[in-house]
Amino acid sequence: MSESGPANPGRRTLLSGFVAVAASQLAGCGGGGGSGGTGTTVQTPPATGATATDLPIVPLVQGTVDGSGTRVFSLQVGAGTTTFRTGVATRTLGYNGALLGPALHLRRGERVRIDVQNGLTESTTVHWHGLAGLLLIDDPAIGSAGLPSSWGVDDVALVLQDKRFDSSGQIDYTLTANDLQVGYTGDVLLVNGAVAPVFKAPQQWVRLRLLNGCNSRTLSLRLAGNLPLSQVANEAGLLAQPVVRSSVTLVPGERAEVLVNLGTASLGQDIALYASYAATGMGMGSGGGQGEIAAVTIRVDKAAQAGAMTAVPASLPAASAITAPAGATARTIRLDGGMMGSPFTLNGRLFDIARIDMTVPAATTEVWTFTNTTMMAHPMHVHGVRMSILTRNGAAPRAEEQGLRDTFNVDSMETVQVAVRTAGTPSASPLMFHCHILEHEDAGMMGQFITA
Ligand SMILES: [Cu+2]
Repeated sequence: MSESGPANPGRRTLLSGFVAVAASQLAGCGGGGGSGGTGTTVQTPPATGATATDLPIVPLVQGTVDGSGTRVFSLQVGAGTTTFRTGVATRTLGYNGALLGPALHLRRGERVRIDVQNGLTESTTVHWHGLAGLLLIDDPAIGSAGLPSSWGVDDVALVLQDKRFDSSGQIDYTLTANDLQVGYTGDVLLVNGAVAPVFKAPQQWVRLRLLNGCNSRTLSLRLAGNLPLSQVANEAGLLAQPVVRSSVTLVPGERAEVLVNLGTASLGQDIALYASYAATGMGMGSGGGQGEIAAVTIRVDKAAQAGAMTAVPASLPAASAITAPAGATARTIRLDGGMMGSPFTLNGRLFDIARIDMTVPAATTEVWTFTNTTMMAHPMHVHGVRMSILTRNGAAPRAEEQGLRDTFNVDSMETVQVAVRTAGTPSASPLMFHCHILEHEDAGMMGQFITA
């Protein structure tokens, strides 16, 4: 299979994800017994003995540029094993390796071809958003912003995923009735596929590119001592001004980039990045529990690099937010269902691949209103458009919610109004809009539209 097309023209996506639809296999083939159940709490580490592992650095790959100027990547989907705890080989899947995948470095506006070779014994597809690999879309404005950009040194991606392990150390994706309703939650938090790893960092400002790759958990991230996190980007691009925050909350599929000042830390100092988590469930104590753990330890172990960034820029070359013209076509997407164990739906309907839910003019901006009538939050995601949040419950979006978006939370009983800009060229290839909780999406909380 190969896919080609422009690299999200007009977008300044700093960090996206892709994942095989076989995400359930990624999360473990089989598992058998079902050690799962409700009331899981995240623990770390899953077992004993091991000294802390270094943070695995997601490989940044450039591909090759062919004679026509197309950047070409190849992805091999394969099975292997990964050691999460000493002496236990856990069966995993990955792209170009046994677990997760590389970060594909794309330049804005260029044509890209990705050749995918399936080494599995079953069919798979690559789903161009999600949980397992990364897309970095760069442009000259981002490059000139002066942000830390030595990959794996002062610029590091952190993919956070919770998994459940069975008694033999295999990843358990046995879904309970509760998982089906509120989403799968694991009891171990992995960062780039490692349990509580150590990121050895220079004594300077560093850039953390954060992805919530959990199936259903919402994560709030903060540094020990509540050191400030200067958020400079969300999943679809830079913010116009950095937003200084004491914690960053990410729903499944959501990304953020933060700058952290390690220049005032001492050499050898450890600074934990804590993940606090709550049930994404119905509340009232079902499905999840809550707490806080050290997801990754940042160890300041070397002097600043030559030319390191010395201060956060006061403003950033953000792409313009999408605004809706007067009289823009309005659509409502009601998040509903989920009563008495029934699946969640959109406008009362489950996904049907034979049904096109909406036909939207190309090169047009519309206002879509997402209204959540259910008892739980749903992170909503729309493919193939540019979006900005106009209002949340009638009020202006928070500073960190501004700019371009592709995944945003719609909390229980909330209404979020979004300006949606479609691509310039009509296409009969359906685009999806869906809840990013994997089990909700799999159960049909998804629709599709075409542009005309
Ligand atoms: Cu949902």
